[in-house]
Amino acid sequence: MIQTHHRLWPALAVLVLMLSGCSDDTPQSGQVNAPPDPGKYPITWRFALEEIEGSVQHTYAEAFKEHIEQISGDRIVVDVFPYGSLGTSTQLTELTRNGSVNLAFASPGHLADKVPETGLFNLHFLLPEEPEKTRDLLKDPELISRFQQPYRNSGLQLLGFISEGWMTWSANQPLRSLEQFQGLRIRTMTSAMAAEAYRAYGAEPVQTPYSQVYSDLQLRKIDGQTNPVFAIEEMDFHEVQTTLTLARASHFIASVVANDDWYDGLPEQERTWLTDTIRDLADHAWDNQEELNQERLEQMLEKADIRVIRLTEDERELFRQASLPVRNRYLEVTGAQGQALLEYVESWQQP
Ligand code: 6CS
Repeated sequence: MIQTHHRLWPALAVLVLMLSGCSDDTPQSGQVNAPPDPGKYPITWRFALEEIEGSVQHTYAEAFKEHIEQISGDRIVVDVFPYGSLGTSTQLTELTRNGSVNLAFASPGHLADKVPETGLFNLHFLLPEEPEKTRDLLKDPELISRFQQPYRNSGLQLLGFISEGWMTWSANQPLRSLEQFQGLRIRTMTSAMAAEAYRAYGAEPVQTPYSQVYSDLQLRKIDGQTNPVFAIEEMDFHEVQTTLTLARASHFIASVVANDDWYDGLPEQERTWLTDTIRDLADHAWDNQEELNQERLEQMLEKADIRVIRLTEDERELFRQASLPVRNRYLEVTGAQGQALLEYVESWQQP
C-alpha cells in the first residue's frame, strides 16, 4: 500500500495531458454553445481526483460517472483519474485551469492560496455544530453563487461543495489542550490559511502534499497530521501514529470544479446533465462520507493499536477561543468579499 502512495507521479502522464489538451480518441465536449450534434457522441469528460481508489472522492466520482452515463444514454463517457495518476492537488487545479482535464476536486486546504476566499473552510469552529445544518449549507445555492466569482477569477467554474467529514487530529500523543500543541510539527494542507489555523494553537505547521505525509510521519520529520478518519485509514497513517483526537473543530470540505471555458462552451443539454447530476449527488455524498468514516474507524480500531480521544465541550471551547483570531487573518487576505462570506456562513450558526 505504502509504495503506491509514495511513488513519484508519472510526470510523463501530466505532460502528455498538458500537450494533448483535451483530445483523445473520442472528441471532447464542444467549445461553442450550440445544440448537441448527434454525430459527435460519445464524448469523454476527464475527472481528476485528489484521493485514491475507495476514497470519498472516488466513490463520488464513480457515482457521478454512472449517473452522467445513464442520463446521457452513454453520449458522455467519464474518465476518472484517481490520485497518483496525474499529480498533487495543486497540479490538478493547474490541469483544470489549462483545460487538460474538464473536472476535478479542489480542496480549499490547498486551493486557498489560489482562491483566497475558500480559506473560509480552513477556519475552525465556523460551520454549524449540527451536522444536518452543515449538509444543508453546503448545498445552499446562495453560498455556491457567492463563491462563483472568486473561482472564476482563477479560471474555474464552481459546481458544488461536499464535506468529507470531521478533520481528525492524529499524533503520537493526545491533543487535548493548547499546551499539547506547543511546538507540535503538524502537517497541514499546503495553503497558508490551512497552516494559520494550527499556528493559532501554538503548533509549527508543515505544509506538504498529501503523498508525502506517510513518509514524513515515518521518518519523524513531522509529529502529526489532520484528515478525516477514512483518509487516515486508507493512507495507512495509523501505522505511524498512536492517537486520534476527535475535536470536531472543522470539516474537510472539497469543491467540485470545472474548467471555466469548457463549462461555458457546453451545449445546454450537456450542462443540464452536469448540473442535475451534481445536485442529485449532494445527499449521496454526505451519506457516503458518514458511512465511510464510521466503517473505517471500526476497521482501524480492529487492526491497529490506536487510541481514540474525544474532546469534551470544555476542551473544545478553549480551542474555539484560540481559533477566533484566524478569522481576522482571513479578512486581511480577502477584504470586503471575504467579510460578506464570513458573515453569511456565521449566520448559519444561529439556532
Ligand atoms: O490532506 C490532504 O492533502 C488530502 N486529504 C484528503 C482527505 N483529500 C484530498 C487532500 O488533498
